[in-house]
Amino acid sequence: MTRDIRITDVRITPIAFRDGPLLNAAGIHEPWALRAIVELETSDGRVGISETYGDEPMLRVLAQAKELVLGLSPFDLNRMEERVRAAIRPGPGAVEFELAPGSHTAKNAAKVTSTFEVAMLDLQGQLLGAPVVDLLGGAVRDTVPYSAYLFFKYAEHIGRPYAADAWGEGISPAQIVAQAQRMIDAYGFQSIKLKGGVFEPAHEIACMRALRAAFPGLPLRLDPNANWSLETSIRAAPELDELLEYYEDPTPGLKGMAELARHTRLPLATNMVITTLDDFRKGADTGAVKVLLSDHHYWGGLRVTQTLARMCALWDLGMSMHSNSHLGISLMAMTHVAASIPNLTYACDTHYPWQEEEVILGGRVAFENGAVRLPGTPGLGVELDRGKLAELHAQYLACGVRNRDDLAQMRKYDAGFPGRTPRF
Ligand code: GKR
Ligand code: MG
Repeated sequence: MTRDIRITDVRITPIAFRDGPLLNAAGIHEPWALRAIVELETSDGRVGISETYGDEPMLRVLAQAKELVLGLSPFDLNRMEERVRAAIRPGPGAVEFELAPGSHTAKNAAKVTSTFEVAMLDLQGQLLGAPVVDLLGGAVRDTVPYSAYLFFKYAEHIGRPYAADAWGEGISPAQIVAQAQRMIDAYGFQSIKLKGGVFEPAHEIACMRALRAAFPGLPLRLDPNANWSLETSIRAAPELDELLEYYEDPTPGLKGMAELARHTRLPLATNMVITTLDDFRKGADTGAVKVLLSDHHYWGGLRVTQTLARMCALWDLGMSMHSNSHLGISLMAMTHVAASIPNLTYACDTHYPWQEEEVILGGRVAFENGAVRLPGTPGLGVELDRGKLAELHAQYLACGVRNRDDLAQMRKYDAGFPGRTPRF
């Protein structure tokens, strides 16, 4: 009987993979990005998989949470969540990285719930012969569109830990247009996001203008990650009015975003000022945000993301999806949940083009016209490549990075780099 099948083992493997010298409001990406691969094994020998954050505080809570899922049926999602909420607390050893809401240890219980939920849904799908999207109520679209996620970047990492990537430098408007062209040629993306908050706003606006001229039909987004003051964001708004689909987190805080909203016609989007259900309760009526970027990794899973979508519909907010550096297991979880949400109408963010390595069998996930097609196979539709897992784990052991620190990395290039925000 399917109901008798139990989770008998939990394996957590931290991995590191190459990541580009990508610039952002905090500094620059380190040469290695961290993730954790979680496997839940059942009494009948199946393995459900999940991908999540790989920083030290997260590895600690995952290790602590292991026993909470042992003995449960893969169908016991509510009991799992109840146990996690009772046992997993914020901290210690917080690595609060403002740009990446997934690093907040206040979200520990949501992050662990999400990690287990994805692997348990993968198991449920295998047991029932159904793709995860079917367990979420079925697909409203067969393919999920993603956006071309552009970054200002250097040609290579300081100290050259490995050969430079093929993207080259991305600083001038012409280089940013070339980066977009390359990404669109390779993946077929039909909307574009530029990670801003790096250079003077005038330069970033010039890049947006160059993108508009080069890709007249494609929706554009700019995300300064709260590195522009309220005054700067208000001043820039009329220049961006005709250019952007949405203006993502230009300025810090709910109050700042609400004030900015009174000065612009542009819809404001966020993955910084509303990142929990409690924030939603406090923030949804302030008019600060018109588009919410979901992320199942820190909101608490695929089913909570569906709840969030209902709330967005009720509050008349648009919905998009946020991303950090990730591999194919996360991409497939994002794809299954996005395919199940009617009002997730904006192309989702993904860092995937910046990653060259993979941990799934068959290598990198394919894109068609900028979208990922839902697999018809059971569960998430992807399996672990154990050879690659071992390789990426060995990279983790050797690389020395244990927590993401874009500011410390930037200070290796420029010792006087200011840490304060907003910088402009
Ligand atoms: O990886 O540099 C990055 C991004 O800036 C990331 O940290 C953000 O969380 O992509 C994210 C965003 O949309 O704010
Ligand atoms: Mg953002």
